[in-house]
Amino acid sequence: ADDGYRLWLKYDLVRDASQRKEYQKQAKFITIPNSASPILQTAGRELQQGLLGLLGQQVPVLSESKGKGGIVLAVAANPELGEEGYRVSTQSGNLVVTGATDKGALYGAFALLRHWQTGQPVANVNLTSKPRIEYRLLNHWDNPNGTVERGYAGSSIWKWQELPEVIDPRYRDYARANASIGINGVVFNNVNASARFLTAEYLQKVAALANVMRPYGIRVYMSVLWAAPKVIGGLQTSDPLDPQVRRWWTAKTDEIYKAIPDFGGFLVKANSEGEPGPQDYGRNHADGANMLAEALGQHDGIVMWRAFVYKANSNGDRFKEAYQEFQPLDGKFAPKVLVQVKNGPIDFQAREPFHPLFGAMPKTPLVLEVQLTQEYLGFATHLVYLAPLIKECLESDTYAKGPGSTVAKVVDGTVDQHTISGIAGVANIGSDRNWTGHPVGQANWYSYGRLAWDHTLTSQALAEEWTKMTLTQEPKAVSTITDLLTKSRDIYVRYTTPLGLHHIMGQSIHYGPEPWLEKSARPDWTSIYYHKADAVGLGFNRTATGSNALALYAPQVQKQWGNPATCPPDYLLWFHHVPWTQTLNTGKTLWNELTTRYYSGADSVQWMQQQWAQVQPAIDAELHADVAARLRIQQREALWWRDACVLYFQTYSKQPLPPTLTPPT
Ligand code: GCW
Repeated sequence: ADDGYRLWLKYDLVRDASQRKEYQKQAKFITIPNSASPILQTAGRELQQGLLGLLGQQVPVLSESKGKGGIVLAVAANPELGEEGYRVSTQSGNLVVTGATDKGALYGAFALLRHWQTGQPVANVNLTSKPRIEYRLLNHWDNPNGTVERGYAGSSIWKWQELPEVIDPRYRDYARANASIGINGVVFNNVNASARFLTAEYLQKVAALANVMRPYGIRVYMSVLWAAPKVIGGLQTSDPLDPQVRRWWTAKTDEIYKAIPDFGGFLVKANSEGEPGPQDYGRNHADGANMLAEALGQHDGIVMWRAFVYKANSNGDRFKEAYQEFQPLDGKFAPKVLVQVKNGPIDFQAREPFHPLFGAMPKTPLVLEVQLTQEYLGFATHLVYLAPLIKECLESDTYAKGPGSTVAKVVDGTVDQHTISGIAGVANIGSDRNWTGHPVGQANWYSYGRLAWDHTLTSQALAEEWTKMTLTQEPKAVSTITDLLTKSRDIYVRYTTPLGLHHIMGQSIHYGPEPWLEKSARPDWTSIYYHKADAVGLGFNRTATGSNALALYAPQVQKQWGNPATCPPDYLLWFHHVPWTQTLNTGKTLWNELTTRYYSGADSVQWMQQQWAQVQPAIDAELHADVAARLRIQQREALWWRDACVLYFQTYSKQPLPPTLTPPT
């Protein structure tokens, strides 16, 4: 039985014997030069291990090619490939995997394995690729006590109390999985950071993990608590302009680099949700970020400063807060600073318009932060494939420099010619045997890494790739599962928050419906009260007659979204308070469209169950049963969402369900 531990690196024997033979003919040996760096050695080992599975034979690793029919790993300067790109091609009878650096060769080795794993032909192979984004990170929200904030796959995989002595073999498996999809940086600890990670004791632990990551081309970064100089440094203040504070951070940074010479840098959540920050001293985010950049000095490290901020007592529209605090600071950040922005303006909802900061800070490289752990998307219980969500954001047009200035091009630096670029995924990884709790959560980790490397890949192609590597190669099953995955996020949106509804989930837990939470205990929410249902209609008026958050976008975006007739229905209630009886551009009244979406969304979960049932013969029995069981919960909870929301909103709309829908029994 498949317990899911091997993720997409399963390397099951190639079933088709003639195909296997073809591969074998081209895999008589693997060559890596004598002087191979640790990363290049990793590439050789990974190839050998993968081929052992795929071909059922041990391929020898040599230091020189023995004629034809082998795989040659090589490093050769090639400006076209950049730092991390690769080329895989046939040259004089050998398959040559070339990187401009050893990292490139490692990624090339994984690309070749993927090629064969998904059953592609040997002949005329020509794979050339380089990443579009430089810093491709996973952010863990893991705490020193082993809990994971918003984690639904068990506890943290980092065993801080055992480190640095005990090196759990799982750390290496984690590194392999990340390297195989191109992730080159990780932050082990929560952005709600404990100062403890900066102590000498913990630096040794982090350094031990960094040693495991290094041969896989992965650098380690750290979330830092702004108040660390006070909390662990014995200082009276953490004011970024205080000379003592500055000296403390410089010394601490030097100490980190002594323990971890290739340390990647800092991630900071400051003055957000109660975390300390430079504003505690009347300074701004740039003062704080630049101080850390200065502490990094000559070291090769960066600062990723998060823009996820809102005030507990603000009575404005939270949608606008990050923009209001950060946009005026554009041009004020030091060169090593990137500002990390969530995909949407509120908080990882099932569907959000793109964050208005994208395109609005041309002088600052912006890191796109997406969430792989399904905080608002059904935890590890609901099957929701996230690549479509990530792509929707990446492909949104900011119009910052005219049409085609997509979020993807802002983030990869092409719109404003930035030399550094970054993307971060909040990890969905935990100590569960299968890493992600829901087996399909693996597809979210996988597709995130692949999109971070190349955001032009389609969610459909990635779903197919992952399915073939992880679940089955049976063609009918592959297409059924690919279709199921690709539609799953839209289905989730329909039965939870259709038409641009947002933030109506259970308070604190963020699970299940709670649209009646209008008289919240939280002062920052009562003023916001996101769905704004009343006798007239539904939705948050963010046009000029409302909060005017729409004004934060480029005129072309404002024009489209500002008019309910041209606003895509999927974003409608994000920006408009729409009368219940108004006919939408879908042809239905708001009430009928809303209820139809809730009902068809819930019905679609049954469709998902049927699709999954069909692929049973092609899937490992244990894994199949696991997903089927989770789908049963999802089906029950889709009805819960549907009925809770429809019945609640009905108390305002005072309208019956359209006759085509069956009322809840
Ligand atoms: O989505 C919210 C979560 C918090 C999280 C915060 C953030 C790490 O509910 O748990 O804290 O976002 O992104 O900082």
